Amino acid sequence: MKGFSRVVCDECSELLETAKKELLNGLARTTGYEFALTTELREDDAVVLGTLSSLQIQCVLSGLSADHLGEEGYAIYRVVKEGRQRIVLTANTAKGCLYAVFHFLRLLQTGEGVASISLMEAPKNKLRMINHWDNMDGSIERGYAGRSIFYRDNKFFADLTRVKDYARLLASVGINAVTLNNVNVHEVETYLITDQFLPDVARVAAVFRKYGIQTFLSVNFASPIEAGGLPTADPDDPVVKQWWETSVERIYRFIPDFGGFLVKADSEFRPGPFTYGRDHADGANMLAEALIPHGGIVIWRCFVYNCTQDWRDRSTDRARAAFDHFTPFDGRCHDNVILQIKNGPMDFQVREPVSPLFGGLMQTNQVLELQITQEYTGQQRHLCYLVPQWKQVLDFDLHSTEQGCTVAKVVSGELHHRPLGGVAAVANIGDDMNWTGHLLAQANLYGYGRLAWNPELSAQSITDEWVALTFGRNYDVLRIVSNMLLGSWQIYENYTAPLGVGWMVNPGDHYGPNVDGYEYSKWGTYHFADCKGIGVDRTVQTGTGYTGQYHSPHSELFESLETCPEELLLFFHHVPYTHRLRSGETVIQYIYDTHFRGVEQAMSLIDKWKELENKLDDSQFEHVLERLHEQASHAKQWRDVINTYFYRKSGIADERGRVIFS
Ligand code: GCV
Repeated sequence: MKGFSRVVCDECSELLETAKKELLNGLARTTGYEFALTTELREDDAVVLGTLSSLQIQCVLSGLSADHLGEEGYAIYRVVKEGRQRIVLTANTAKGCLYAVFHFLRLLQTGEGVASISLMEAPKNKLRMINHWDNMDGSIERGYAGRSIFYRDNKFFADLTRVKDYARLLASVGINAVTLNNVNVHEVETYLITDQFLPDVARVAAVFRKYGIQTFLSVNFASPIEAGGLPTADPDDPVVKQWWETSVERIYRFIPDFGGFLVKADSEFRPGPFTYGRDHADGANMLAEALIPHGGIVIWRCFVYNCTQDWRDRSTDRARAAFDHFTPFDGRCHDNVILQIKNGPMDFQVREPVSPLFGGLMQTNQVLELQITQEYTGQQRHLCYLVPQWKQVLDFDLHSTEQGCTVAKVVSGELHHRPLGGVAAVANIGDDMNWTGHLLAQANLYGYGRLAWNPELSAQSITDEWVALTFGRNYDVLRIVSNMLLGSWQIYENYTAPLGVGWMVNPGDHYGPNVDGYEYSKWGTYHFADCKGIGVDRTVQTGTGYTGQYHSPHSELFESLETCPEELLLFFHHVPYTHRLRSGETVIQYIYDTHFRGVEQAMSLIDKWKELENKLDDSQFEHVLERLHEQASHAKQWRDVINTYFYRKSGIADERGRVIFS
């Protein structure tokens, strides 16, 4: 940025004010000197910011064809005219300008040259959302980084400074929507849509709005009863419909750009339309109709299964549930309804196949739901970087119509020409000073935002970006931290639940090894480990028929023991412990050895990190080191609990896990 000392912007709007502030602040921090802000170009080099209708932008750049930039895209160009350099940050809208600013600052901070910069970008996903599972008492369901930044003791914070910092952080990676409360809407949160809390919701929404982020709320399907005093919440009852219409009107009086509702219904004991003999499409459409006049949308979750099924009934399968429930409604939901589908058919396990529901809906808007908070993946005590997992999901070819039908193309709406779509993820932040508990867990939030914007980015490039932005551009730091992050998912899988088995966790908190511990194990299909074998037979031939929910060739590949990807073997098949993997190793031997390997790998993370001593800020270095020690010692616990269990259960391995016969 040699020679530059001025920012020029001749427009004013709430979002452009934010963009200007961020640009000036970011330039000062990266260059070390203050830039002047003027409304007109002068005879010097300048960064010119504004929409395409700005006069100053038109002076520098004319004839730019910007149709495909849409409402959120932007262009960044360097133009040299009459011996003067101008870096132009422009877009159709002020929001696009804000994203241009953040992109430009990222380039400066990662040390990428801007000398010949020329780029245009637009997000692939319309909705790029974060879901908070925050409760108003200040707790966060599955939160591992302190308490809520929004609430304490059933009240909103008066001081929203932290929320503002958070809004900046989210906008800098392109997030444009946020839900403020847990999808499990408890008593008090039911009143968020009433006069009691709407003034506070509006205050928070105003903070997010300045950063181009729309506010949504999770709602309780039984609100008409609990908050409205009606005798029913039947979606077909005119009085119920009227109650929702009035409630929605009230919300929009407080928050004119309110995004809409997120709904968990008839799931894990939450109320829903089933009580009234109605289905999910009836429930979603009723809310959608109330929102249509205001431009709002309904995001309806597909995490619906029978958690009290009898475990002896091996034909009922939780993995089948979302597909079985929702494919019959394809085409029945209004255009302002989006179905939100978890990445896998179960629940954010360390390894699951991609949910077949993405391939089963052609005429319905869809959103992919990911979990940034590490419920089953180490709870931010363990390093488990999930971007490689998410990439696999987004790149998965569903083969629904032809080749190249990736999850990314389905959820963006591109494949089936849907009006709405995108990505949502459960937040991993809290009021801890570093936001995410484990410092390196910040990379998951960053990576999520970057992928939501552009699912085609590679895991490596996102990772390198985050490391450079966080720790600077030292080559050793970049190499070591990137490698640690990129290898960490596999390491975590190795010492916890290899071969796609999943679920071997403590009940309630889901942390720590416990083979039969998961609270719903007594009711459902989880791993079926007995003295003869392990895994769930989900084949069409002999099992639950789940493999039949995929399009060919996946249905056949998963169905056959010969072709099923081994990392998912026990997800799809029940096999004897002596079943031989393609390497020739038995399953029991593999489980045993992989747990040992995982522990060694977890320990080697400590050595790698120690190479960075004196290359990082001391407190950051010590904090991560402490977490890595905890991870290694907990990995040993996983190894010993799991290996001992299977040694006893199978009765065919010696104390070192070696198979005694064969
Ligand atoms: C918010 C899992 C989690 C629950 C979560 C639920 C959901 O079951 O353990 O804490 O509830 O998923 O996604 O609704």
